[in-house]
Amino acid sequence: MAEGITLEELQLAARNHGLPLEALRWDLTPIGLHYLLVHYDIPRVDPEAWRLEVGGLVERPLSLTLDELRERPSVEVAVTMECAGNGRARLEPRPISQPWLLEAVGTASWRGTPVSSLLEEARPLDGALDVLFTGLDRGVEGGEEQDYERSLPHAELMGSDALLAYEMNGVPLPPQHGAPLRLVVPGWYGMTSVKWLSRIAVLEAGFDGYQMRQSYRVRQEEDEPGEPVSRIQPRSLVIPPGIPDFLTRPRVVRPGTRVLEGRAWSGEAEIARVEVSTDGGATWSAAELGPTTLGRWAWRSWTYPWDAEPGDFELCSRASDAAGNVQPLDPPWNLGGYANNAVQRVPVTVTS
Ligand SMILES: Nc1nc2c(c(=O)[nH]1)N[C@H]1C(S)=C(S)[C@@H](COP(=O)(O)O)O[C@H]1N2
Ligand SMILES: [Mo]
Repeated sequence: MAEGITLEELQLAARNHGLPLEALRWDLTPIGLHYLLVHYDIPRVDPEAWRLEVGGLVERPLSLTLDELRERPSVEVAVTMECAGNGRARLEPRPISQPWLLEAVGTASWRGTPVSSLLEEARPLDGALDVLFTGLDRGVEGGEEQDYERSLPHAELMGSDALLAYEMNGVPLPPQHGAPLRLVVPGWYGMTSVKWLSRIAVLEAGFDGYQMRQSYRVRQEEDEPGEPVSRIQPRSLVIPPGIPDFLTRPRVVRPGTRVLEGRAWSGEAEIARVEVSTDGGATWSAAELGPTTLGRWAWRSWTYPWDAEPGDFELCSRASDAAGNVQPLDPPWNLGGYANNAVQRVPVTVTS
């Protein structure tokens, strides 16, 4: 599987770390264990000099300090964020980019001010169609020099729980997660949640910059437009039970009743069902879903008591959401390696 991993992929993998799967045990991921994805460099931002500009097709352009944003109405929401490239390294042929296996996910409690109320304050003019979010980080991608920037339809934002976050798990945003301010769009793959936010611009036409037009499209061929990547597809992960082998990572478990635990989430609709297989997906049994206390936008815990008898097993879990989306057994291939939500497989040896 890892055959042919290049030094360039390793260089990305060493900068952009994933969630160690045992950290699925925490409802809210401790900050240093949350996955990290940075396209270019982490900018060092002086929070005193920093301003958020809100402009474009608005009646009242705004320029706000961090304190002014903090004085606005605030909300705190637990959000499970996942990179659209999660699962990419399991595709064949492997799309060359950050080589995630399964671990590009985390859940944090984000505090900030709702995007919709800030936009209302700026009074978008008739014809407002798209809203562009620009970060302070700059790089070259696909031969184009660019600021990291992405847009969302104005109508989508006004009806959403999207927020401009200045706190993560109760502390000011750390540099790597977008200090001093980032966008958080619950339910959408991570690329939408622009970090190191500096500017919001209301546009009368759809923005078609690199990260909208070229990147983050589901397509089979370079010359087809494809479909934009948007909401998080359902996924479930099992916390690997027992103890790992250091190098190869398969699990060693003692016989007896072992309660398997995991998390499941979907940006499309609520989680409706999680099933577990101990024979590589041949047969499935229902897991029990945990409480919904973290709210609609965060992962849900599940448990499954497993009567572990000596032998070799392959554990899998599979999530279904209320919209009828189910995780596939085999990964759907696309050029960029996006939204691969195929079921996880955990090899386990139960000792005698
Ligand atoms: N400005 C900026 N915002 C960004 C990115 C970036 O490189 N620059 N990466 C995006 C991607 S691809 C993901 S998956 C998430 C990752 O957020 P995290 O590092 O806080 O987990 O941030 C998004 N926002
Ligand atoms: Mo991402």
